[in-house]
Amino acid sequence: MKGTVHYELRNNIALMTIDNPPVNPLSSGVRQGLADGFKQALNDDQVQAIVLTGAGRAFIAGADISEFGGEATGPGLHDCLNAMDASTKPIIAAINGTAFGGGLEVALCCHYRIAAPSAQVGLPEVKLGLLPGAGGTQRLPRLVGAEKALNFMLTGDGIPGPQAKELGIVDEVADGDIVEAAITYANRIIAEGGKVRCIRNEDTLLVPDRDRPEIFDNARKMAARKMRKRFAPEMIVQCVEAAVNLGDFDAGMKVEAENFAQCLQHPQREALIHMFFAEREVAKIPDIPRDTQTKPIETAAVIGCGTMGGGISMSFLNVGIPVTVLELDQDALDRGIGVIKRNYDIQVQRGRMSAPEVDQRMGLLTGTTSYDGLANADVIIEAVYENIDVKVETFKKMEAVAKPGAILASNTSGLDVDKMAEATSRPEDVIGLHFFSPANVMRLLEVVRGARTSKETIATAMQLGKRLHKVAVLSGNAPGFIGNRMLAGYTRQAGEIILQGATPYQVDNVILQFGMPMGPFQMNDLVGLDLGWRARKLSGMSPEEVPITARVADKLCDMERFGQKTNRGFYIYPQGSRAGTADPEVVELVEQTSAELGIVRREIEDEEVLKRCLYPLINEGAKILEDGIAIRPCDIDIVYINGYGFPEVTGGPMFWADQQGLDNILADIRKFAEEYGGDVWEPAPLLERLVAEGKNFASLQG
Ligand code: 3H9
Repeated sequence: MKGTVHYELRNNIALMTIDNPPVNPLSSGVRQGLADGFKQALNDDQVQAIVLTGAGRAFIAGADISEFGGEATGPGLHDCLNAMDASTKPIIAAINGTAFGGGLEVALCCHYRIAAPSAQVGLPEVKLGLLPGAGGTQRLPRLVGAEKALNFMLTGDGIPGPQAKELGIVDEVADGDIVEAAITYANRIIAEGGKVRCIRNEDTLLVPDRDRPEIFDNARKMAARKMRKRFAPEMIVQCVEAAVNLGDFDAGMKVEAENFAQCLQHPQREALIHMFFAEREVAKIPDIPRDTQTKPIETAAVIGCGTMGGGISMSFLNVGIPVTVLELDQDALDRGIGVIKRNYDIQVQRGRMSAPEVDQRMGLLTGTTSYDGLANADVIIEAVYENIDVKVETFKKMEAVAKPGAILASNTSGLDVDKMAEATSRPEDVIGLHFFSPANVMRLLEVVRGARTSKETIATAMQLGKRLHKVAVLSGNAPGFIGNRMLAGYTRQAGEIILQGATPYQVDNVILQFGMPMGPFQMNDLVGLDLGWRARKLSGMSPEEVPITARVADKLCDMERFGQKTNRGFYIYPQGSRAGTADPEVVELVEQTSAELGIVRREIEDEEVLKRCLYPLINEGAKILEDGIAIRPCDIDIVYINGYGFPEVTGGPMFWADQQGLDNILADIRKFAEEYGGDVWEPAPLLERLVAEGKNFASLQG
């Protein structure tokens, strides 16, 4: 059995300490310990009150997520909660650290709650495709009202002790030794008569909510907007409706149990829990032990203050790391710093940041037009034009001024990191740090390991990612790394499908329905169609040499339709709007292009569109795994979800592929190879091997 609960007597108080490192989830041993401890305390006449706390940094991190989907052993959590409900002796939660999910629900079942100021409380179940299933949906509305409870459970975000007090979740916030504070509190309760206070019996806040159905309408609207296609939010809303309208605690608990079971069986739950563990798994690099020495990062420098450089600088400023930003002339520098300031000001206007906070962040930013200004930085990241010769030159200049041991990083999205390393005399310090645009918002950081990058540099970069609140995934050094290499086939297929009969709007719609935030053509419009068009023109490519999948985009550019920036691209964007409308002229242009290429158009089913867009991701993903560019399938899942908008509820392309059945996918890939040919449909040997052996990608996780 995993975990335990220590029991000790402190005079007339029983102190129970949950011990299941590192974060005390409610594993079988903990549930057993709770059941035994409450029994002992309730049967011991000397005990007048019980204090419950956690060992180490957490109170209780919730149910043990690794137990979901498996056979449960030991007492159920509800048995423990029932014992607590039946207690005639006051139970006080001493919330020393994180109290999440089932952990907070245990605290809500206590009669009183005291929290350390740094303790975080939250009901994050929704993020795992679940709902608070240990009475949280019934107790919290009774404690703080339905509206606040819904908001708390639907966002799933944790809040610190003082905010929890303000919301009414905890009774007191205590500095210093939280257990001592709880014991003092318990003695006061005992002195006042030892009254127990069960939230289950309260309904003062619920009664008025019965006349406010708009609470639930608003919650549903918020969930539809912010958690598109999620199953759990509606289940949560129904539970709170039951709490408010049924009026009877046990009847509400029945609804909670039914809805929890539905969530538990839902594929989204499995996918989201896969994501939870995957996020932690990607930090583990097999040949780099956890205790590998890292370099201190106190200061950073960024070369280039365009969109990427500015966003990267903001990522550092946001976590309090001073940044020096370099531009080649004063005008460009002023412009770049001006954009950073404007972006922060927008945050103030939206109420997400205060003006003093902006001043504090801007105070950490220094501009320079000379490489000498970078000499003190612990890490220098170049974000210059994406061209290998330009990058190599930049690395030469960087190394000439960088202090010994400084990390020299490239924000390249797919160029050869080793070529840049070779331009320096310290390849062990060179690494790729591929941020995604907007860099201050997007969570993904692809860390690219060169042939001679030192373990110390890699460990530092991975740790830096975490410090910047990003999820860092290690990639090998090969063109396009993990993400952009996979994307190539997806984009090309979209371009081919429209020439064969679909419209760009059908393709985008299929991808939107799948759950991505935008389709490939909406993405093209956002990025700007002119980027590829200009590059092709600069390279002197003749119109006949332009790949057929880029022909429509190039024709649009010839008409000065560059995408959102010109209010026209594949879509028409009414002035100032980011929502495009379909344009029959574009459909005509596509049809005309098909005719010019001699392609007979036909109706293409949505199902084929989806498979032809997504299967190249999976096929290429398998090749990337085989080449050792990605360590594990889950690394690819994390890259695609956090960098490319793949829907989180699918668990990422590789997890999703397992759920579709690799044999089905391979059969379709072979069919497409026959029909359409091309490298993209050449089955990955790894995929063929897994299918032949009856295995899936998960079997490679180790
Ligand atoms: C629930 O409670 C359902 C109930 O309503 C109903 C029940 C009937 N279980 O994140 P870290 C592991 S649903 C198992 O790196 P941090 C984690 O995998 C649950 N394992 O640390 C990692 O392992 P490893 C609702 C867990 O300090 C290690 O602990 N609760 C659990 O950055 C350290 O984790 C949640 O959703 C768990 N519950 O952050 C809370 N939690 O070292 C989920 C962690 O082998 N947890 N582990 O990779 C968290 O949000 C963060 O882990 C926490 C600590 C904030 C607690």
